[in-house]
Amino acid sequence: MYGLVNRGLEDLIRSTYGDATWSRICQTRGLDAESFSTMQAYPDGITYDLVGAASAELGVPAAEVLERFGAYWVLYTGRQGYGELFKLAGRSVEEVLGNLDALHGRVGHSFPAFQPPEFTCTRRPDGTLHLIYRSTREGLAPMVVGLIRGLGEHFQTPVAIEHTVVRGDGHPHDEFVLRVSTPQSPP
Ligand code: 1MF
Repeated sequence: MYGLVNRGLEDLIRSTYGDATWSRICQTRGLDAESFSTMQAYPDGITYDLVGAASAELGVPAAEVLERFGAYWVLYTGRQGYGELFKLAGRSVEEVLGNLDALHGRVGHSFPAFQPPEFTCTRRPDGTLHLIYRSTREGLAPMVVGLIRGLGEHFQTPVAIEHTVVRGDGHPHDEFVLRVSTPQSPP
């Protein structure tokens, strides 16, 4: 994945737990704490390694590290110059989820190493959203949960997330059902 991802993780850990924690996390895996450049592609193994090391260092499950990172990613990329992309992608959780493939298209256009996931979001008759997440990478569904939570926070609309289909065991991808609470408009 592009270095922006590793840098985002770094930013989350440094700002929450301090520089020393990040240095220890990198040290345990023999990684140089200063080395990630945002526009360079790195092997996915480095990112998985960092998440594993953070999990061990902080004593929280890797899935929770990924979920927190997902929520942080929305904030982080907004600050890193991708805020305009989010604005173009929509003004609600539903709109942005529906436009993520287009957003990724704008980012990754001419970068062969960019392997964005695919999202299909449809509204069901009962008002819930059905989200299909297809990725070339395994094990990142908890990050998607965080990403959805992060979008909810961004738009100040809490989202209840149900992971209805888990990838593996004959399922090629993950599915979620989302309940987005629409903010009450004043009378
Ligand atoms: O292949 C990649 O390097 C890659 C990196 C990050 C692909 C996708 C993403 C973003 N995605 C990460 C988790 C899923 C990974 C997977 O399943 O394979 C999060 C997608 C997402 C979901 C909900 C809400 C917002 C989301 O992301 C918005 C976004 C997506 C990508 C970027 C920024 C915001 C981005 C921008 C520049 C990047 C990398 C990612 O780095 C580049 C790329 C090309 C040239 C220069 C720098």
